[in-house]
Amino acid sequence: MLIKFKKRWELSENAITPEAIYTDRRQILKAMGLAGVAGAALAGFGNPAFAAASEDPSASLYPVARNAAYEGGRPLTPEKLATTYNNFYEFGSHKSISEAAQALKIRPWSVKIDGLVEEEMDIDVDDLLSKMQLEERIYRHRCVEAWSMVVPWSGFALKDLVAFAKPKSNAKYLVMETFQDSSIAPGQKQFWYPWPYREGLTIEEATHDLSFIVTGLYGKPLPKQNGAPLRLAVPWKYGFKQIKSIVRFHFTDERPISFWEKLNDKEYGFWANVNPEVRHPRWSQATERDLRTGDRIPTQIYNGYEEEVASLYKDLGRERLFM
Ligand SMILES: Nc1nc2c(c(=O)[nH]1)N[C@H]1C(S)=C(S)[C@@H](COP(=O)(O)O)O[C@H]1N2
Ligand SMILES: [Mo]
Repeated sequence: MLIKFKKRWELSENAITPEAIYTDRRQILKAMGLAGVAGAALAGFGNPAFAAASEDPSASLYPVARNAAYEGGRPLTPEKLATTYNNFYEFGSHKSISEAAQALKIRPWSVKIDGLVEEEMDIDVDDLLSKMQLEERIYRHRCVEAWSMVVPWSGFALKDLVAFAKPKSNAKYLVMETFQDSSIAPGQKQFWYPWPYREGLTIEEATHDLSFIVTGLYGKPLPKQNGAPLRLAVPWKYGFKQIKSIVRFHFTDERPISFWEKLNDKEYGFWANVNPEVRHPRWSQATERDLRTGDRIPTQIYNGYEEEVASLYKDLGRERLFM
C-alpha cells in the first residue's frame, strides 16, 4: 500500500489486512489523502518517544501494582514495537498510524453509560479512573491477521465497571463505541466503513475475570495509538474485539452487529474467539507471527485461555464461535 519504508516481512501480512479485498484501493488512497501518507512516512524513521504520557493528567497513577495471576507465557513485546505497529482504522488502514493518532484529544473525555441501566450517566474519564482499582496484567494479544504480541496492560476489571453501571436484569449485552470525529481521524471520512467502531460482549463475557478495560501500557498512561484513554482487552478473542478510545458503554437486550461484522459478515462475526482450526476464509489461523521475534508459533485455542473461558461457550454449539 502506501508505506515506503515497510520491511519485507510486513508485506504478506499487509496483503491480508481485513479490508484488503473488501475495498477498492484507489478509493482508499483518495480518501486517506495526505494525512495518511505523512503518518506512514514519519513512522518509518523511528518515532520519538511520544509526549502523551507526560501531558496526561492520569500520569501520576502509574505504574500500578502487577497482578501476578496474569502471565504472558512468553517474553514481552518491546514497548517500541507495541506502540508503533498498530491497527486503528480511524487513523488509516495500515500499521503506521502512531504519529497520526497524536491528533486525538484525550482530555476532557466524557464516557456515556446508557441503555438498560438503573440510571444513565455521563462520567468524566478521570472521575471514572478514581473509582476503579487499577492493576497491571500481562496478556497475550492475537490479531485476526495472524500476528501477536505480549504486553503489560494497566487498567481495571470490566466487571467493576458493569457493577458501577448497575445494569437492569434484562440487559444481555454490553456494546462499546469509539469516538467519532473525522476532523481528527481521517479514516472516518471513508464513508464505506460503518463508523463509529462498535464492539459488544455478552454480559457473561463482560463480567468474566479476564475482561479488562485498559488505561495504561508499560507502566504509563495508554498511548493514543493504542486506544487512549480507555480500551478493551479480552485476550481469548481476536484483536478486533478490543475496541479503542471508548466513549460509550451501552447495555441492551439486543445482540449488536459490530464494525467488522457489518462490513463483512462472511469473514467476521460476533464471537471472534481464537481457534487455530477454524480458518479465516482467506488464510489459515493455525500459526501466528510473534511481533518480537518474527517467528511463527502455533496458535492456541482461545489464545491459551481455554481453561478460564471455555465454560462461557459450552451451550452455544450452534453459534459461529470462532470467526
Ligand atoms: N476503534 C478501533 N479499535 C480497534 C481497531 C480499530 O481499527 N479501531 N483495531 C482493532 C484491531 S484489528 C487490533 S489487532 C487492535 C490493535 O491494538 P494495538 O494497536 O494496541 O496493538 O485494536 C483493535 N481495536
Ligand atoms: Mo486485529
